[in-house]
Amino acid sequence: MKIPIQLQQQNLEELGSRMPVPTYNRTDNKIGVVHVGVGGFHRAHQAYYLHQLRQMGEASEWGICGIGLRESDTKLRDSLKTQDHLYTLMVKHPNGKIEPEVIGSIVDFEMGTTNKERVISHMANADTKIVSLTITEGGYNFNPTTGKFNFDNPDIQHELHHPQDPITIYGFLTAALKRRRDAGLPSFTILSCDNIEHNGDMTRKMLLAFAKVQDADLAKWIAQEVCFPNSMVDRITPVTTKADIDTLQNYGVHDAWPVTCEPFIQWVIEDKFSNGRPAFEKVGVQFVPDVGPYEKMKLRLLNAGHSVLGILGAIHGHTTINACVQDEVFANYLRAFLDKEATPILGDIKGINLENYKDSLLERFANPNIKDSVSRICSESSAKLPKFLITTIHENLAKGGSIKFATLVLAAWCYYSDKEADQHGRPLEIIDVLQSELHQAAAKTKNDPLAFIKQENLFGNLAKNNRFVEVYTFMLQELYKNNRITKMMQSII
Ligand code: CS2
Repeated sequence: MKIPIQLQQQNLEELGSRMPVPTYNRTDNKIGVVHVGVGGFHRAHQAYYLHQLRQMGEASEWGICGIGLRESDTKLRDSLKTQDHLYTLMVKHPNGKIEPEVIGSIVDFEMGTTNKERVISHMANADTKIVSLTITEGGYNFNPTTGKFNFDNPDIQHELHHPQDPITIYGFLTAALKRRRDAGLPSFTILSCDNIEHNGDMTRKMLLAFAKVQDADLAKWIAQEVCFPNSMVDRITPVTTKADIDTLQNYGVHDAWPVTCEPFIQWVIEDKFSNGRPAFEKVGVQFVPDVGPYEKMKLRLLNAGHSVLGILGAIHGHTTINACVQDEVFANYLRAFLDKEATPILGDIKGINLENYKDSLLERFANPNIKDSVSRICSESSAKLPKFLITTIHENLAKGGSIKFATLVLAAWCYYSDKEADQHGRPLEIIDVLQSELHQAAAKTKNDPLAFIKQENLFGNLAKNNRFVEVYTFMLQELYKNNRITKMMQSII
């Protein structure tokens, strides 16, 4: 066994005999991208695309500075700092093969909690041409039912009245954009990489709502100058485990926080940038005039499919997504949901064969080497389900389509939130910013079967729709009668 080498710039040459490492100069490049929300996904996706470009000898002016806006990002900042911002990406193939590669495209990291001025000045720097975001579906501060900006958030109130002391993404963006405008610099592009339909349009709408109240002149400048391309992003990126860190030691590198992912990767972007962009097309990124159909396809099939497996799987006692799809009942249920409820609302998508896309989803979910946890999928369901699944129920209700496959997921979500346990009584944690609201609403189910669904911020007017209410209450009763979830799934298929 090789003695593991500490991942650091000065050790790259030695490491190069063990795995691919960056061959480009990382010390004198410019920061062209400031990225907010550096989780596993960003490191497996955008940072990887830029790394590939750099390996081709391109894009030296497109170094990435990562930004953390939450206290909890400090741990990653510290880990990356001791490794000169290098990290290992471990691509895990279904046949068990692991391909580790050291990624070097991130060159700096700042915390918005403690170093606000450094964050603003990075964004406002003339070299910065793109500010990209993976701040999660819940990070955009809007009401999923009304689509309106949430001005009740105390952090938002604070930064509206103290523009020099930003806290959320909106405060940082306006502070930096104001500085650019005042200095006569062109705006940067704001590139959302989160799983939200029309993610760019939505970011624009939210930022303008905020800016109009904070500084109306600035809002006008933003409306004219800033481009917000919509984009569809895709790569399954599980949570890094201790076992991954240990496995990597066997490959001869010590990395405090590597990232694992599947081989599949996709990025479809609208080609509207305020101030230039890297030649991403050279590494397989697709540029299209309208990303809408691709986004909708991905969110309503892949992400919704994940949630269907995750929530039903959790209640049953499965702990990974691959265990779910290896279970025939779950695989059949998922396919039936995709075919009968999600596909009918998608329409034709130019250049895409939806049957092949769905086949490939099932294959990707079945990758036994990925071990994507059901708990990751269920986490923050209150931000995910309205966009991935509940909207599909609304659309099917409007056109008389099937709703039963998705409705069982909502009944199971209520059960999960109420019992905080699976059907065998084993504890299930609710990892969600709305944890206590979800639990409290679900706990009223015994007296009012619709209590959970009456949360209008999540479900809109579903509790007032007779057809939905009938299907939902029947399923809920069956579930609470201790009917096994798999038995119910079989009877629905
Ligand atoms: C998942 C996504 O968070 C979730 O529930 O569906 O993280 C999914 O793995 C990615 O969007 C894949 O591109």
